Amino acid sequence: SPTAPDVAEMCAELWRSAAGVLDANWTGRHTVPSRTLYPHQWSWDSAFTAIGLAYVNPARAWRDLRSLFEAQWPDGRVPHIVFDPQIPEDAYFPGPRFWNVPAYNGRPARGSTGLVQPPMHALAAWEVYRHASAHGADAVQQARVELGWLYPRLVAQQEFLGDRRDAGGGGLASIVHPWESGLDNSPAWDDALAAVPADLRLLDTYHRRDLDVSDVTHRPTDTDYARYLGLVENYRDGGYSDTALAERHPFVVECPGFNAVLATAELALAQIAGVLGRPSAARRHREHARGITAAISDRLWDPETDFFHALDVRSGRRTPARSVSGLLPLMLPDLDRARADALAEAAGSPRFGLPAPSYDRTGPAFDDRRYWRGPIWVNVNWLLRRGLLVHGRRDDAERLRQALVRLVHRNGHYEYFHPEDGGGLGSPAFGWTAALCLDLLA
Ligand code: 2M8
Repeated sequence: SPTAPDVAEMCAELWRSAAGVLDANWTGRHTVPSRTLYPHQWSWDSAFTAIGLAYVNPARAWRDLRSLFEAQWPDGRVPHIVFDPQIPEDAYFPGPRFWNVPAYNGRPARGSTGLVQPPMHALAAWEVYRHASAHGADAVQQARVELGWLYPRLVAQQEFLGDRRDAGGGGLASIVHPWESGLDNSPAWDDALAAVPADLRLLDTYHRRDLDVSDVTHRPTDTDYARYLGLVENYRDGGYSDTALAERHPFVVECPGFNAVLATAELALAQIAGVLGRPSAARRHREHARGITAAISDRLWDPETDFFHALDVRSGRRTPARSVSGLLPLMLPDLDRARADALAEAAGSPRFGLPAPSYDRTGPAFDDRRYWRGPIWVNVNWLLRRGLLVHGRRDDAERLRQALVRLVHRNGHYEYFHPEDGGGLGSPAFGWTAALCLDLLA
């Protein structure tokens, strides 16, 4: 077993390489997820990146969050990609022309997509604020200013999700596209997607840029992509409106991970409101978090499997698939003891095991290299570790922390990792892997 100096050297090396990845992915206004595959700004990537930048460059963390929220829509939605005008149209598909979003708030047309991603940003802002004092008085001063600027925007983001996106009427936000979950091709969407037409001809007109730079067996399939594009077209052609979604749109799903992040964001907003001297707003945020937690428990828990499953709002059915997103409600402090125990047990069981793969290792759709259908991702494991800590499972949380640090040190800052041998998959020098390593090492 490694000696203490070995461990210290390993941590120092990993710290340096992680900070180096974040430097290399910085464009001057925002951080890209990776230089090879994702040349624009992604929403939840920026939040995870900020959590790492809190240790090495808080000014840049704030700049990253500001760049994203400067692209917020008037209805409160924070787009899942903010397009960099310097990058050519064909550098990422689907690019700005395909999304064709209108100009708003003085922003140019086609500046972003019209979808969202899990709202990690309130938690990120809180984490950057919390670490400011380590960087001196100016950093503390800046953190207060930035928190004040972000707070109303974060509230608008939550209101969009909690009101306009409550398509099921049960107090949870629905996603209208697998991309909104962040877990793009997870088997959790297979049942709901089966009802979405897959027009493969759509792919004749376009070029899948991702396949130029990644292994085809590691990415979503063409059938997945045909459905993804069809869903964007439908949402786009309805003007990105969220009225009567369940009747008008073929994919409307309540995801346990997305909603667990939504509730966690309310708790972070409660902290932020406290710092900003708004105690009644803080109370309201805590009530919202409790309400979302209760709705997740009522609507997404299956007492037969002792697990949280995504709900297809249109069919009223919960998917049998066990995705890592079903473990994430462990982050919620108001989750009852029995469910929290069941999730912690599932996380350590042969179905998952720590670090957790993105989908049940024993499930019929498990695929050890295809993106969100099996590989290990650092960001969801970071969330899971947070959940273990929230529910007092300190030993499991520490084991998971060490396993993640070893995984990345041995294999590099990859986008995702093979669930058996840990080999790096997807893009190297990946932003959130590096950023969250800094937090795991701190
Ligand atoms: C992946 O999603 C994009 C589409 O948004 C893609 O497949 O091209 C997902 O892993 C998502 O969670 C992530 O935010 C994004 C950028 O890292 O890549």
